[in-house]
Amino acid sequence: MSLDNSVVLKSLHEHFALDPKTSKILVVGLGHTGVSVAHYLQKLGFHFAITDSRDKPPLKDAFFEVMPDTPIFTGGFDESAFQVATHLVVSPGVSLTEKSIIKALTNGAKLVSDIDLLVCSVNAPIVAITGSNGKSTVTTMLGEMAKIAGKHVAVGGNLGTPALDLLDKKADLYVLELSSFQLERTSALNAASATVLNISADHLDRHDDIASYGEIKQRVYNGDGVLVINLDDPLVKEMQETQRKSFTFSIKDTVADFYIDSMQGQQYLMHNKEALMPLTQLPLEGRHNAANALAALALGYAVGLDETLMCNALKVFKGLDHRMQKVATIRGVTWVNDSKATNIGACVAALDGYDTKVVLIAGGDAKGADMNELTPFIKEKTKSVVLIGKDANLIAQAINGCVPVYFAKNMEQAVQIGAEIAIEGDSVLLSPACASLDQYKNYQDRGKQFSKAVLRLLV
Ligand code: UMA
Ligand code: ADP
Repeated sequence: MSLDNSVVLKSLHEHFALDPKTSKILVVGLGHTGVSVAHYLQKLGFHFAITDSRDKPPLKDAFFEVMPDTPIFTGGFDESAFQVATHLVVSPGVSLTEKSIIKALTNGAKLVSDIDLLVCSVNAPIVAITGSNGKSTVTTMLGEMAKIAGKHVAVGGNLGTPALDLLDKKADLYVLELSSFQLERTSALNAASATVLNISADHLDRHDDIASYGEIKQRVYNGDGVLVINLDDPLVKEMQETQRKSFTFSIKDTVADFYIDSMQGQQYLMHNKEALMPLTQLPLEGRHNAANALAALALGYAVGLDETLMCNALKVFKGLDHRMQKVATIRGVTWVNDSKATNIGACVAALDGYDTKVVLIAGGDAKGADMNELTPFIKEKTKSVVLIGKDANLIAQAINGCVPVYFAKNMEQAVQIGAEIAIEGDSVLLSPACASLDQYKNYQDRGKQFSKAVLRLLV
């Protein structure tokens, strides 16, 4: 922990009236967040209980072994636990529209998030990154930049390590990926620099509409830090506040602070008329990754990182698994794993990166999105589409015969169909535009099953 316990307790009291003597905290959700919150609260001497609506939350047994005395209520949300709670720390996977939560908050309980608790526990600057797509890529990029610049940087949040497990006395910079679910329940954030990378339809099964989803994302800018604004996204552009310091970025317009421009036939990443590095030296495919690089440069610059060192990090950044990751070229067909494309915006960005038409494998849980938005891109950029998962029919209806459609009951079959349709020189792209949970453990599992099925084509 960066601050001494006494300072942390003072800050928690000021922000949330939290007091180890009088507060009764209910941790809602026994997932990775819930476990990290429990450890944190125990260290500070708070009274707390945990509830999870699942009968057997996967982490329960392991948790019970370390904290056998903590009251745990599972198999539904226990009303009595909510009634006595003065504070709720609700995990991101639990909707704030749950009846018990609404009732407790109406009766005066305070809502606190794990991100709030982290904010009250550190004195190092926080960089906060949200958006519909590119969060993990930009968060990791910036983490690598900070490391090369000699910082003790802690990187996590929605990506990887839960925020409270990042607490470390040595950390002099925190880089946090934040989801809309985390931002929705956070009120104390005051990031030194922050960005909403982009806004496209996602998680509309949990948020009312794209406007309220955007408003929640905008909370990343709360406080008085530097705003990093994507001028290419109309919804994000509107979030710029004239009275606040901001850096803009754009891959289309050279009026931005960080942008792309051509000089002597070569494209460069630029900052205020200064060429930072040639775009060809960025090892990642796709125009969207140039936008991600500019965003990371702007965020890092805002917290004082050296631009030359940040560019050195970009030059060796290999990207993350399951994002536009080449699996193999087999009999002249290139197979690409973009399993992390869990919404339409990511799939569109993937298709946009191709000059020729691809065979697309898509489908899964559409999370309430309007699949008709995908149709023009499918028409322009695909030869045919192989559909998997729960919402395959929904996508087929949206495609409405503009390209041939095939249905597969699992990934093995989808890859086999892809192999039959594709001819030498083609790419087969898994970029599902949907979440994976209807058929797979997570997007990593879906990506691995794709890669395995592709590699089986070799035997
Ligand atoms: N659940 C219940 N009942 C409960 C508690 C949870 O049914 O009482 C279910 C949730 O609906 C969900 C699952 O259990 O399906 C896990 O929920 P959780 O909030 O306990 O999850 P954690 O293990 O704490 O992980 C969360 C984030 N998960 C979600 O937002 C769903 C993780 O992001 C994040 O890495 C972790 O905190 C640490 O910060 C994952 C994610 O999918 C990767 N995020 C979404 C995304 O990226 O699109 C937002
Ligand atoms: P997130 O953490 O927001 O889900 P990732 O970096 O994991 O973002 O990328 C998720 C998906 O979005 C991948 O399919 C990736 O290729 C695509 N993607 C990455 N950056 C962008 C961007 N700036 N705009 C659109 N799509 C993007």
